[in-house]
Amino acid sequence: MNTLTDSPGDALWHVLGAGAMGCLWAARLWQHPPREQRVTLLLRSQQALVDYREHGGLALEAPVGGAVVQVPVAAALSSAPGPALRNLLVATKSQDVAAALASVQHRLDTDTRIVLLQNGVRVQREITAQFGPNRVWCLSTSHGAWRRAPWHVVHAGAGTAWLGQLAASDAAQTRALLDLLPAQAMHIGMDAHIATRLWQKFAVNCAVNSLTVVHDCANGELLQRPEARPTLEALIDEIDQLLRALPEVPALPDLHASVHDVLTATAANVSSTLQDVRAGRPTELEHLNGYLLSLAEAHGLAAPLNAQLLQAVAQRTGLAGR
Ligand code: KPL
Repeated sequence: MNTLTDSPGDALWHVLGAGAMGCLWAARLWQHPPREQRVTLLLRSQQALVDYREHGGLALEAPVGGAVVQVPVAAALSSAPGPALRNLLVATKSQDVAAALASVQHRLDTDTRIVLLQNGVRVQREITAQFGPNRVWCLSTSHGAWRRAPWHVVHAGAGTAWLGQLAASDAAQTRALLDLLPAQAMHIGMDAHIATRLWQKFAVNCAVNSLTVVHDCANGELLQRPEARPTLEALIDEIDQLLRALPEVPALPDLHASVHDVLTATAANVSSTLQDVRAGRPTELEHLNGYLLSLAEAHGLAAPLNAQLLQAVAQRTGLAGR
């Protein structure tokens, strides 16, 4: 039997999004016992499917020069017909979530559990509102991944992940879902206050990601470079004040300390946004500083530094600003 072929109805998990994160999670889900035929990677095009099968599945490289293992996750076209999906992990970039979910619309029913893996909080709020608070979970993760070659993913930084619901708090349901996830391998815990965690990460990403593009530097250099540091601190102040003024945002831990901790812990990392810019891919900034700016405008609040940064990134990448 071709183990890379989806056997409809069998898969416990389907993964949408075949970037580094999607491949990493698909591989880790496949490794979670009991294995095989329980995870299917949903691909957008026939060409990608052929290419994937020719490669013979995923190659997963463990952190810190670790071994490479072959992981024969099944794959199928997202548009193909099939029974209702049981558990769907959405691992696309934020800006692609709506289209990705639309591509599997015909396989979603009221029992399908949707797990979102994106940065930010906008998609999580929108999809929770669209599908209902009991059907959507958020995974907030600090795991790092990048692709060494097509279908070869490196699990770059072993981090943690937190699972919770944005607008519901059914601990038993979340526990049941956690049992189906590779909790040990991916250090996943349950978080009854996932909203706070998502907003905090959103705030950190707003302070870090666009600035690394403007200065074209690794995360830690934002603390070291004299031309970057004052903007970083002023930006943190602006984000902090905005988030305190927005009624939908819960109380967050000290933002200066959070940003400094992340920059120190990930000093050598190239932010996901700078990686996107260097690879000529669209960035998630509309879901980070862009979303913050929209929320500020909706509440009549000024956000001049965030606006300037978006402009500066747009100039750098040659894309239209807002
Ligand atoms: O989440 C990140 C990202 O790059 O998107 C940070 C925290 C900035 C680490 O690189």
